[in-house]
Amino acid sequence: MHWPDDVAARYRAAGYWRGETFGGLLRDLAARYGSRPALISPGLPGSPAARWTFRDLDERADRLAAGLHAAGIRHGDRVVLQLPNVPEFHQVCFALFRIGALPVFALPAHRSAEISYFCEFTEAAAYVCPDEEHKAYAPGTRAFTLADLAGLSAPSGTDPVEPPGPGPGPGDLAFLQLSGGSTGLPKLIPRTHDDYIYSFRASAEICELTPESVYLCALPAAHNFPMSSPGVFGALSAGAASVLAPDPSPGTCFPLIERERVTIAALVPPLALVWMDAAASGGHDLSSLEVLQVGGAKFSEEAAKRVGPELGCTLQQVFGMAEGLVNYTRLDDPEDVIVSTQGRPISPDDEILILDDEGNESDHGHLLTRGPYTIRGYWRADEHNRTAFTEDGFYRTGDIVRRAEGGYLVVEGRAKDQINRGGEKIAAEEVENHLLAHPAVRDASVVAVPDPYLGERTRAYLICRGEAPKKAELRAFLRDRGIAAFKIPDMFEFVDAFPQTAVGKVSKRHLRERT
Ligand code: J2J
Repeated sequence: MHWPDDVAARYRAAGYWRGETFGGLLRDLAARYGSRPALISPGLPGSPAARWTFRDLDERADRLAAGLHAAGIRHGDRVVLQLPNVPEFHQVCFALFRIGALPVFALPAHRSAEISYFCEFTEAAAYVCPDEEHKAYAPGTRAFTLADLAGLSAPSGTDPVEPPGPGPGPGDLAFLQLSGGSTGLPKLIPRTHDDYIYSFRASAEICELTPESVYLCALPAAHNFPMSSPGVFGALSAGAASVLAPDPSPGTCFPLIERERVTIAALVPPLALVWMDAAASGGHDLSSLEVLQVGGAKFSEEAAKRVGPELGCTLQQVFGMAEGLVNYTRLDDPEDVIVSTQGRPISPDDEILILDDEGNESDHGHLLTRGPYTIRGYWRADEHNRTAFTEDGFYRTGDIVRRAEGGYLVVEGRAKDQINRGGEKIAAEEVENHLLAHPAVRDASVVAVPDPYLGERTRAYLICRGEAPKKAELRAFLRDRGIAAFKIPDMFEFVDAFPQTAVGKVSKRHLRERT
């Protein structure tokens, strides 16, 4: 699962891996930027409005680490973390990092099916959630709500208690991130302190962050994009403040941009469209915004061209993945590169391999990659890893790309069995398995259909036993199974048979084309 020793040595020698840990990094940042703002939040239920300095965050992480340790959380433990965009999210992260326990990043949209799976699969020692209601998602796991956390922290004014035992080393796992996935059960992505710190520090440089920058975290903080590209961690590493938006709507974000003089924000394409439309009606001063990052799904060239004129800032396209590789257009790239490509890799040592269907190197085809912050294997998934990675450690991204001039990449499609619903990834097989649990469903096939707003929506084709159930009943059935709402198909269609490929498999290509 790890990088071979000689490769790791090369990444260290090149200065990518600097032997740092998250805990040590925050300590250094607190010493350097002490009283500057680190996390700004307008507040949410269970989390009061906040303006934490770097020193506050450092101290609060220590106090919570002591409390969690006293409550039995130990080095190597997994802790499923599901919180909205509040400063406690980052406090818990750093507290766990200091203990050497691994956050498992769940999204706020996840419900009992996902949360109970994460808890069971990772044998989680605890589940951190917003409120009492969430506790039902993880019946067998000890849960801490936001209110519990407040009571758990060692009181302020007491000496910070260092968690006993050795903290983690730079090569140790820091956390488990969620994969977009294309299989029945979500895969977990093991990231180390060294590799992840490199990815966001280098991202902060590419995005030209300074201590005067103000980053707006509008997407869910647990997602890899707003976490590390450069995200809140990258902003912290540059001494910059992050504003945590409770939701990404213009109604919430525009006043925050105006009030906090936000300089950079990250969005998925559908939200960028909503922001542009809202900006046209005026009412808020967005003049501080210098950069709008758009990524997570393909941003059309027409939409990309509108960002500069309509929001008065520079567009940065971001094509990344929680498994590692992140590509950025650079802020000073020519306009046509910014609007027509999805950027180029962070690192000179990101290896990009493009293979055609026959496995020959090409400038157009399947993207494979390996490098100083791309994993070599999913967590506890030996069998899946044999196909998701090549023998020499390249990750098969499942994306179809074209290599443009200067090493820039253009995303042209996808070979993986996934729906990208406006940046939210849905593994077709996962939804199919839930549908197959319905007594009237004999077979299910879930595909993406194009959508002008979300890019893609989900359509489920079903072969039924006897009379087809009502669509509303199918939706209710899936809701009752406790899956995140974004995974519930937008459309259902009943058919007598699925089109087949030459080898007798369901031809999703034919189903997709049947719109
Ligand atoms: C087309 N497809 C894209 C883009 C991601 C930064 C930004 C995004 C993610 C992310 C991330 C795309 N155009 N600009 O982790 O750090 C699709 C690809 C990719 C998959 C990864 C980051 N940007 N994609 O989206 O792990 O299919 O990460 O393989 O959620 O999203 O999804 P995810």
